[in-house]
Amino acid sequence: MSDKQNEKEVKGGLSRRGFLGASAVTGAAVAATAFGGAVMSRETWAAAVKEAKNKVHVAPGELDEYYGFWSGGHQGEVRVLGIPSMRELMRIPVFNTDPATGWGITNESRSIMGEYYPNGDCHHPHISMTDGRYDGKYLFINDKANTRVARIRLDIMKTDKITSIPNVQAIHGLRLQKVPHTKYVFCNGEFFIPHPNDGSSFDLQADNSFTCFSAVDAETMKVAWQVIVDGNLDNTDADYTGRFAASTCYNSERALDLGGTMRNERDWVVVFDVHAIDKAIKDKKYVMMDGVPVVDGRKAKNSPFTRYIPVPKNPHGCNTSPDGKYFIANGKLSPTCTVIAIDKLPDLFAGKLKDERDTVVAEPELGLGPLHTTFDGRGNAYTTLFIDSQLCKWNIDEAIRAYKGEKVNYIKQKLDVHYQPGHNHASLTESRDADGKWVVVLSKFSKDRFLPVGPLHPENDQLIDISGDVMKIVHDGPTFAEPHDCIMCRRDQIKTKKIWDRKDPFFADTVARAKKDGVNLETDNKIIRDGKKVRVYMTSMAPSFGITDFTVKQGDEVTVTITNIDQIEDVSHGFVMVNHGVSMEISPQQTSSVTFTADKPGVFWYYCSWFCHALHMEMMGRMMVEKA
Ligand code: CUK
Ligand code: CUA
Ligand code: CA
Repeated sequence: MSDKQNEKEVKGGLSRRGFLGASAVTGAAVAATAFGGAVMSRETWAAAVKEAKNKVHVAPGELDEYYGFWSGGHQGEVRVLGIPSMRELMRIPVFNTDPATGWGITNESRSIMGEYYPNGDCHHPHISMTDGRYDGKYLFINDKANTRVARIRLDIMKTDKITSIPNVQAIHGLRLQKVPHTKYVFCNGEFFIPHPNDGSSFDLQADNSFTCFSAVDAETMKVAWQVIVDGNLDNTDADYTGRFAASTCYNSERALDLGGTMRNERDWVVVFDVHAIDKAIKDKKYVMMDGVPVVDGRKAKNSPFTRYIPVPKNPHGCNTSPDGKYFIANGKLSPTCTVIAIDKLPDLFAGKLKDERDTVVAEPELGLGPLHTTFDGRGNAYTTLFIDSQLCKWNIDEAIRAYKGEKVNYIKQKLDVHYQPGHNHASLTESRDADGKWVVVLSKFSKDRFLPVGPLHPENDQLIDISGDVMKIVHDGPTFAEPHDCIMCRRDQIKTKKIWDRKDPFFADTVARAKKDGVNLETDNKIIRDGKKVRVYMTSMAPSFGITDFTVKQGDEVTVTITNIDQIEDVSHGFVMVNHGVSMEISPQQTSSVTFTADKPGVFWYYCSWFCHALHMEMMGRMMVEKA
């Protein structure tokens, strides 16, 4: 955005291209009031924008301050960005197939993926924590499309576990236990289904139709327990005591149609008492469903595990403030956010409060379509307004005072964003270390911000400097399908390996198989025939493969296992078998393997697909397939 445009926006001008003019007027009016009429001078504003731009500029060769992990939406992957440059550093395939690395093609990846689906739908990436601080060990992400949860090891930036969640459909909200450490990954099952869902009943209003809140053990990646809930589950977050998690529900109506989901003026935030659930599991007070211990947390059952706090209307985001004091539910169809005091929850569960609403300490009116809230660690919250296409900065303490009846304007600024923002995310915001430097706003529509690329437009991720009193947009970043959410941490919080460790569990199964075949992967180039199965073991070192030709029979099942014995950082090799749909990465000290059928007689070349050496083109070999 030009400085001029930025300047106009903070003054509340109608500078945005495209539609939403009317709501911009409303937003602008509020913004002007929020500044108390004290609009910055043109010079002050220009200087502030210049300063922000200098800060965002990461010169060639310089490193970013933060890692950002972006959900790749229905592309099914995770992307790694540098912040503030917004440069894309890497893509981590998760639920998708990736020809560059062989994810979904190699034996190592297929054994992690389990039951194979060609797609996934990632929304919520979250970094594991110890005592409320990112520990840089794992990143977890949901797959709404096929009801799965994945774990990425951040030392190698590869997916190492994928778990299918039983008894529910479509994992949407996902957050981690923050304290004492990430023992559980909390997962919201969005859609209610009959139990059993075997075609014997399609009655979704019956008592045996429900969805569940799931806790996945972060180390084993097994489902530790599930809680049956009323309504449905949208987003979730956990507290800083380790006892509570909270989820929004937009369908308290149990409706099956759009109109029905909007009938109630209030839906709810359902609060889970993790300690009470853990105790019931320990005391064996549960039923087993599809191998998982399940407790009943439905409202009508007067459950000790849950409380249902009414909040307006079809709430979406659920966010814990980094001081650990509040759960904030974002109203979506209500122009409000609901602030729930976490220190009142023990009394709520103990039956000491008259009403669930007694936990609500503020309900600020922010604008149209509040979806998600993020925090600067200085007491301010930043809420995306989907319909208004704005980011609203507001002060939590002041909103609480206003709720008590004091006349105080808690709205600090409304900034136009482009356009229709979903999630936003401030640096380190989900941890005690929230540092209030950057906010990323993930806008769903880019409209006219970029060169046109046909009917399908990119999304637009905007970087906003929040270090001062005034928010400033400093960068537009077009992205592809569709980052719902992202997370940022300091670069010192992530420690990556530069080359593979030969003992890495990622390829331990393959190492064990080689051992059974009497093959030393680091030195041997060997072909083992086992009936119609042929196992080809070879090393790779720039610029050659250890085996440059081998012969098999038509119909043989061929497994090629390659160990890259290069020790030099960044010298990755690839292996592509022409006309066989075979492609994989073998990075320094890594072992990768792929199995395919040699179903066509003839000569087939294989080659290295990662440019590794001046003689990279010459790094090749041939498979001869004899007619059956
Ligand atoms: S999200 Cu999943 S529908 Cu607002 Cu967390 Cu986009
Ligand atoms: Cu090895 Cu290119
Ligand atoms: Ca509703």
